[in-house]
Amino acid sequence: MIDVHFVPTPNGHKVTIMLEELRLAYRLIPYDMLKGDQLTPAYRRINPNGRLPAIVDHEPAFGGAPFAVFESGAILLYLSEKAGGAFMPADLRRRSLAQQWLMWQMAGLGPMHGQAHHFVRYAPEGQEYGVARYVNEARRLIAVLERRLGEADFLAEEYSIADMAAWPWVRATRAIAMSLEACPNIGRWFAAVGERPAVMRGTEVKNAPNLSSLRPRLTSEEWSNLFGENMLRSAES
Ligand SMILES: N[C@@H](CCC(=O)N[C@@H](CS)C(=O)NCC(=O)O)C(=O)O
Repeated sequence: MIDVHFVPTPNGHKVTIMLEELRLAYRLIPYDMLKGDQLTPAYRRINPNGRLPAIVDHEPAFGGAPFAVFESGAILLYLSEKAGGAFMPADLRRRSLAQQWLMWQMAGLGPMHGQAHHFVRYAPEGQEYGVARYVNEARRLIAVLERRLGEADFLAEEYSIADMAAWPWVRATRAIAMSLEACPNIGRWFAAVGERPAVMRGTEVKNAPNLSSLRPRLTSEEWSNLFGENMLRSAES
């Protein structure tokens, strides 16, 4: 059994998609980020970075105590290896491609789109510089993805964990009102991945976030838990 410390965000959905693809038994442990569920010392023992998601594998292949894994990309790699290399190409060339696009997602698409979400949806009005900086970068990364998917059906030519990592972030572009109409290659890939039963199960059941609310209103306590003093106090204590 695998525990998934979970929020229904793109990073959370990467993990539930992979677990559904592998048909591994898992238990969702939902967190309310606004309430600050993730800020406890107990959670930091599972994820030293204090962010979501994380998993705890109660039956690691190497035996011994339950094993915790944090960072969604590392979780995808761990689950792939646990399942004998599933959803990682067998040949070295394609495997390297999958690793490259996974790193690109983890270091580029995820963090930059995350900042775009922050500035478009959560930052106080009047932050034009931050909005322009991150929306431009988010658009640049979408252009990179569009070009890549014009060369190959999937990021590593065959469906892999790299697609599972990127797909939920592309899905979330709705929340920042980014149009993908001029991206036919992304459109084809997005539909092909989204039609996979495991992707549907991994994203539907788990309280998909309400993407219709472009600017959620946070109380000062919720703001502090996500972006302010409470968050800092938890990390520094
Ligand atoms: N690089 C990390 C990012 C994790 C991350 O930022 N998670 C967000 C939710 S998607 C989070 O925990 N936010 C709560 C907080 O900032 O306290 C990963 O891919 O796992």
